Amino acid sequence: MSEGRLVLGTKRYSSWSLRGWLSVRLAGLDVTEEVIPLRQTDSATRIAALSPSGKVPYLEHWNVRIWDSLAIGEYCAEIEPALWPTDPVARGFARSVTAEMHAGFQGVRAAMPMNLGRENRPLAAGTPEAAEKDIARIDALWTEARDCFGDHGAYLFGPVFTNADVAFAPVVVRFLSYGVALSPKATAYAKAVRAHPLIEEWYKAAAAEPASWHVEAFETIA
Ligand SMILES: N[C@@H](CCC(=O)N[C@@H](CS)C(=O)NCC(=O)O)C(=O)O
Repeated sequence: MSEGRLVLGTKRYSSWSLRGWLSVRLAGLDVTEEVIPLRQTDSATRIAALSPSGKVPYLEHWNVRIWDSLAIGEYCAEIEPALWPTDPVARGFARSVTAEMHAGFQGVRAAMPMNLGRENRPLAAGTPEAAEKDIARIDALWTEARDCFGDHGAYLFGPVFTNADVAFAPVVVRFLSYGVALSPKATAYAKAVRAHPLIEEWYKAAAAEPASWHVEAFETIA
């Protein structure tokens, strides 16, 4: 029997949904997935009927309701503590970079909307300065996490894919879509995230979505 439901937006575009879904899957919650296509005439009404914030992801697990990807990540970590590193110093770093991602990097978000249908194609007009600044900061913090905590594994904090990797997974996807050049260490990290079976599963599900869900504004970015 399903333990509840996880409501998501179009997998091709919804970076916040990808985060919520990853935490839920990594914690092993047995919930039914519902995808509401974004930017359709009834999207806002359909999401608002369920999610108090009018946003996805939205999780119902038993009698618990959660409507923010980071809150979902924290809830999932109560069930699967490995979603945060065990060492307090690493955990402090992991929580900080996750919060930094959740609250920031508007330059990358604005210039490079997630689109899983776009493959290694840089922005025709070049990368805006605000996005370049974000990319440099993200590359630096991935490198620092890998150098300080990443021993014995390919992810930010080693062998376990934590909520920090969850937070940056959609960023990896963007960097791959927009052909962003990274340092060798950040490139290796991005490759490891892309190769994770759950990321592969999400790409496959996105590719199976109907073409009628495609949004012109995202598809026509040069
Ligand atoms: N801070 C929220 C942001 C969620 C968010 O902005 N979700 C977008 C989709 S990626 C959304 O639901 N947009 C509503 C719409 O497009 O109608 C979170 O972390 O979950």
